[in-house]
Amino acid sequence: MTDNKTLIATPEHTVDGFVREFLRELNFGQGTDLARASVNDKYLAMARTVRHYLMVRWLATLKRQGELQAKSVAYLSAEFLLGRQLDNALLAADLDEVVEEGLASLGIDLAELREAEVEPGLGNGGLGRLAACFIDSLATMNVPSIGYGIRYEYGIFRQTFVDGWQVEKPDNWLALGSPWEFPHPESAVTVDFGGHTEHYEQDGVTRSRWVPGWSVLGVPYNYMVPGYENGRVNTLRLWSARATRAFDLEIFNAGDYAQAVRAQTFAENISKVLYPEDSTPQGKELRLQQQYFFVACSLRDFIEQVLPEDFDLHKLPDRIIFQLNDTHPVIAIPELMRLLVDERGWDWDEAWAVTQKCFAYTCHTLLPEALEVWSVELLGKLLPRHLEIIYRINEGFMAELREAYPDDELRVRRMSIIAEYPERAVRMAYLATVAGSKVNGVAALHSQLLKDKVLRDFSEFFPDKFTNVTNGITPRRFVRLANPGLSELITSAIGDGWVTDLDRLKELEPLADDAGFREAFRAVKRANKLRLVDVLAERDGIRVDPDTMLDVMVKRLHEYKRQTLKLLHVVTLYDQVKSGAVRIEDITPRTFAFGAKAAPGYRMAKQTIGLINAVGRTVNNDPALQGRLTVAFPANYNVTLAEKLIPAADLSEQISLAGKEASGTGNMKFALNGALTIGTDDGANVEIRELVGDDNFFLFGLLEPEVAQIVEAGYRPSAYYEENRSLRHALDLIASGEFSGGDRATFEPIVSNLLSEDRFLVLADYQAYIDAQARVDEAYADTDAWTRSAVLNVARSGFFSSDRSMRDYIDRIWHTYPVPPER
Ligand code: B1H
Repeated sequence: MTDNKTLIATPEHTVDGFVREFLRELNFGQGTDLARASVNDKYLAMARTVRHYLMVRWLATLKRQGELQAKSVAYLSAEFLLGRQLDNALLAADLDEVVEEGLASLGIDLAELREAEVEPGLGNGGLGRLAACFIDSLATMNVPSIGYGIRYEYGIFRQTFVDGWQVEKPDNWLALGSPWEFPHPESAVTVDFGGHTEHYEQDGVTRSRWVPGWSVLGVPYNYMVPGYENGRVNTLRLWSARATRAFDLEIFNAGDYAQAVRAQTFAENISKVLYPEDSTPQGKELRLQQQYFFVACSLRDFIEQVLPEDFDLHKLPDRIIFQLNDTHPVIAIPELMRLLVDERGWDWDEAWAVTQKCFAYTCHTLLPEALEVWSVELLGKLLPRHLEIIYRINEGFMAELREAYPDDELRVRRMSIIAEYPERAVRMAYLATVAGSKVNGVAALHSQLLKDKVLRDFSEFFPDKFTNVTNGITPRRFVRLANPGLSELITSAIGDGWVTDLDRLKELEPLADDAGFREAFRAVKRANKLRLVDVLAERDGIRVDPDTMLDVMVKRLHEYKRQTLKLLHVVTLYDQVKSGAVRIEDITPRTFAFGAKAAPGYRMAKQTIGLINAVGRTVNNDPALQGRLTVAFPANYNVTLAEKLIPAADLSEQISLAGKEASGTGNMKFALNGALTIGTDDGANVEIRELVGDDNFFLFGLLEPEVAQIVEAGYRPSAYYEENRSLRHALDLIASGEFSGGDRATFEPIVSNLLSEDRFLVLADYQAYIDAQARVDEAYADTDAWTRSAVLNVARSGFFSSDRSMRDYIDRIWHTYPVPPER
């Protein structure tokens, strides 16, 4: 593979070769022998051994990247929700069988080592997981690329339940060692903050410089991103904050030891913890520090480390496109301007022309409260020079607008990057739109609504800037690894090409009509359910009956996603049985599985978690239901649990209010694992339904324009309550204290919110949802027809591979090319 004499060859790809390498790691790396080794010792040795098998590929990839100087993608993201690494690395290196056998020969169970891995939870939900899927696809597709982000010392909190209420625990994911990372403290870069700016004359022009008040170091930690069996390993570079020496020394010399140590803590706080707000960013100073910290490190790294020393930055757009994953890295735009104008002495216009070509922006939301703004006061204090640069960008932009719309000052003001109310603040989405070469939404409907609503003025002014790239998921992790049974079945039918060419799942279509195939498909689903039953018993002490329909709603807890609507369905069924309106024998046995974390400060979301658990407790313990209805709410839903839950699901709940969920990606994972969707016409559900067909999707609820109309006309939720008996019963039951030991106060805020405000039209969609669930029951009763639909869901969902998303980004936004490795 390499002619370089200074490279150690890849260990032999044999059982003996692996065993030797593993024992070497155990002895020399962990300092223990097999007899004394703990499970963690064995896991760490195992992980490092697997790394060895990828190392030559990684070094070769880096070398080739340096030689070719091809245009690269830098994916800038505050979150990478990677999930466990071991299995993915084994798959990429085609090592799973060798390892299983090798470990068995030593009396070690691979499954036990797998369980020892703590997943890096460096993301909140869909946005962070998307970044992880994208870098997997980029590696698998041989696209020169690098991921840049933050190495949070604490990832997304661990959720526990105490009396049914969410209690957060710190996610100390690094505590037992982190075998997948390669720290490079010697390559640390300095990042400045605070201070003031100065203006001076040079050759007759006024120039600016930033005199920072303090600084920290960014230490890069590299992670391998292996392509699937293709010899390529890309890099994910996450930054960790350290105190600078100068900072330390100064204080040390002043003799204040304690103060010096405190200073260190202050600096290191920057990468300490992931902010757990999904979709509603809080304007916290530390968060802005995080954002600037990682993009400043990343830009400097790319320009000074990745590019050759004598590189002419005028050609920067030929070498790089920085993809901005939402607004979190948008401060990179003024940072590049600063590097070019202040540090390299370029003219403003020259720098602006280059900068505009180097960035593209992905928007992930439609909720107005989710659009990030930073107060001018905070920005001016933390990044005074960047604020000046943003003002200057805005001046230029306003001038352009005034020329285009001389008689429409209102529009010009509306489009200002600087908001004036409720306080003077920088609208990061506007800045990204003005400066970026492209702006994309993450599903067809979302991109359309961005153009028509959220960024309408901008799409009129920059009609060619706007485009769509529908999200995708990596088939390696979410089908091949998470669902080995289905993978084998698919491969036995159509060969294994689908793993990197998911459109080939289409070849399964005729098999939907093959009784033998359907039976095999059902057997896989059942085996997956049995596997889940074991996981939930072991992990959470939850009992699930594998002979029930598994109805799953897993995603962050948010009002717009409408977990309460799902809950109203459960309560309605409970009420129907308890009131004698329906006989329990006539109810389809179902397990309602929930998984959801609430942002710690989001009161309504935390209440809803309490309510799910309270309803669950009542329903699960009521003998009248004869175990036919069960609520299963395992705590701490994460990637690892998703990999077990999704392959077992029969029904996928995607029930957000139309026009609110930008895309969703769980919806895709379920469809690809053979669950049928009950869903609204929202986000990527729209495309899923188009592809799998109306007969294989349970559509319900208001359409986006109808929602807009109702809201416009003045929505009155109480009208639905008054007119709908079963809805009234369900809400009254919750209000009565039925699920809270008779205490009416406990869930009063949820009920009164639904009755008086109901921002996300839960009550308006209630009846349609109940009716759709009846259609689900009816369809489920015909096992063969259901399986046929499930097979068609798999066969027709190949579009949702993140490989396809990457092709779309390449064609529509990046204009880069894959570079196959030397063989
Ligand atoms: C999505 C976020 C998000 N949209 C702010 N926005 C955050 C916003 O830390 N913050 O402040 C964190 C996350 N996440 C999700 O992105 C959308 O809601 C999903 O619909 C979409 O599928 C996903 C990936 O595009």
